[in-house]
Amino acid sequence: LLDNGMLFPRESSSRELKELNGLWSFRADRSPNRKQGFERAWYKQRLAETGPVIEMPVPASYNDITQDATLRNFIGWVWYEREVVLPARWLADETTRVVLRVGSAHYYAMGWVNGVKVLEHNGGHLPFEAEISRIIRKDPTMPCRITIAVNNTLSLETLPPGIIKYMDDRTQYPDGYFVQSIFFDFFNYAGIHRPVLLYTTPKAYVNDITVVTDFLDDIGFVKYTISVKGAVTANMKVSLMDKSGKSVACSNEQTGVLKVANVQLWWPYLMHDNPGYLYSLERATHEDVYTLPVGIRTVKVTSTQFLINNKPFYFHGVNKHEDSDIRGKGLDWPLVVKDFNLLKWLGANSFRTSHYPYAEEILQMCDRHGIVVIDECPGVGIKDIRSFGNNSLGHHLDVMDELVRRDKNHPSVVMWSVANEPAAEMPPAEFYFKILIRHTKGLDPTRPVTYITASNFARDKGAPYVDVLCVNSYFSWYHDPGHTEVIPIQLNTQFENWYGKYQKPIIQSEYGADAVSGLHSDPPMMFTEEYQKVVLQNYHDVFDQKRKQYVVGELIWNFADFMTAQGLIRVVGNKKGIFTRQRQPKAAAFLLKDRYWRLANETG
Ligand code: BDP
Repeated sequence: LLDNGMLFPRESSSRELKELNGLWSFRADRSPNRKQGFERAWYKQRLAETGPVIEMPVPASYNDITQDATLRNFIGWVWYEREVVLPARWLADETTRVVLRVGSAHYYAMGWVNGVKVLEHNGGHLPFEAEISRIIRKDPTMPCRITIAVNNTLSLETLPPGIIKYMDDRTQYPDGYFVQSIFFDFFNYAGIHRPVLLYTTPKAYVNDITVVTDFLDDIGFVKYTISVKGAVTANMKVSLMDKSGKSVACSNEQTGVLKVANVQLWWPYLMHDNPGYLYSLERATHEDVYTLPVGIRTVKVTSTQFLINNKPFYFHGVNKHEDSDIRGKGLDWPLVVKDFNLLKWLGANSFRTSHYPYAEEILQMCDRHGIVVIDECPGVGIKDIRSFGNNSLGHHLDVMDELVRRDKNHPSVVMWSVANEPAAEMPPAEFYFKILIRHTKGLDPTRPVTYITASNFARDKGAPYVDVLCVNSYFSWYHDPGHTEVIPIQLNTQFENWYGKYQKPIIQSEYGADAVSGLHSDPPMMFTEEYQKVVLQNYHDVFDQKRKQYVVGELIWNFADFMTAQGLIRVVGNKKGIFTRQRQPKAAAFLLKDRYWRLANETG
């Protein structure tokens, strides 16, 4: 288990923060074995001294930044570097800890400060950090040089998995030719995707906080555990403040339960006049102050319902991607805020972080706006039997450790998804999902756990272990293309089969159809806006019957068009968005908008 916390870096009276976003020096290692950077120790000097560099923005995927197709499709190590001038007081004050943090880098990353290795992390989409105080104080006259190498290669033991294929036929392929094949439907964007920053804490600091909330009548309970490192301090003070900053409960203990009179619960968007209510938990000693937003709410699942604060909650929302023009998967505030405005315009109350953890900044928005989240790990494309092996499972458990550690305190996160459409019918899937789900429940007993299935209900080996059945289907698209008239019968059968076998609530976790914006035909034909609408309407009719029974949600595939690998069934990406990649609505967006607002009124 992880012994360090991964609290979101925040400024406070005891903590400073320096963002390192902007332009970094960059070079892809194009040597035949892609290892020249290590062999020649590029991290030991300035990157520009070991070869040509270009400017690369951080955060962003590097793939779409240049005009160079070989960089877009590059597989292997790329190198980033930047020098930073540190405040003199950080260097002088021995009681200040300086931490280097990377919000995420895809996929495998290593980091050096002034040539000394400080970071190594396996996996994209999650943060990693290291204390660098001693290194930067060695020679305070030197600028602090940060080098980060990132490798996007995917193997059967990475999440998501992939395979490197070597093409040995020299009559067909150049010398040393290889390609990365993947089993998931989005472009394998790479680089430093989220902010890089330095932050300080005092020597004795708040390492982690865990809160679990509950309520009875109008009293709220915030059960908290605080881990402190560096020193044991007697004079701990924990206080909970309401929105106006008034203290509503406090304690001097490291762990305990705070009682809140006249509690204001955290409610989802459209379920309450005042959604997303957040208290703040402040932990302070004379050394360190850290403030954590806290939403008080409960989550429960019965055989037919998903309950938030003991009220039935119906997910009417979307699946998303972190994806946009030019920046790829890089965190981009204008895009994030635009997407929230679109979600609210739609009347969506929820989304799934398909198919990997999104930036924590996005979850914070969800907390504040009351958007409910199914938090998915990068377990997408587990299709090859070798991906069910012990090393893969071990890594998957580690990823869940890191995901739960990062996201456990977000009230918006109501369920963990450990995978998307794995080959759940294969024999090893039974053991794999039993262990994985049990492990996740052990990490967080307060939230239901699921994975998203597209398997046959009778042969799915992991379904017995999930709390909520999340089912994807593409009737009249991948099955019976062009025949929307089969949707009602096939969808009814789908629901009755799954519920009949398991008596668990069901979310339609994906459904949809590609529509190329601006393509029209009536009668509707595949790939037109009209066809996408008809598919949705047919699904909705069945949802309306079943949601009175045990269907607890519907999430459209997808919120917006997104980039994929090139292939025969993708025309410059996946076009199942109800918005284009540039976030303009297709006809289906208006249909969903009417529906979601109606559902909000009906389901409360
Ligand atoms: C589903 C996958 C999703 C794809 C979608 C599609 O879960 O990642 O993008 O199909 O093909 O099976 O559009």
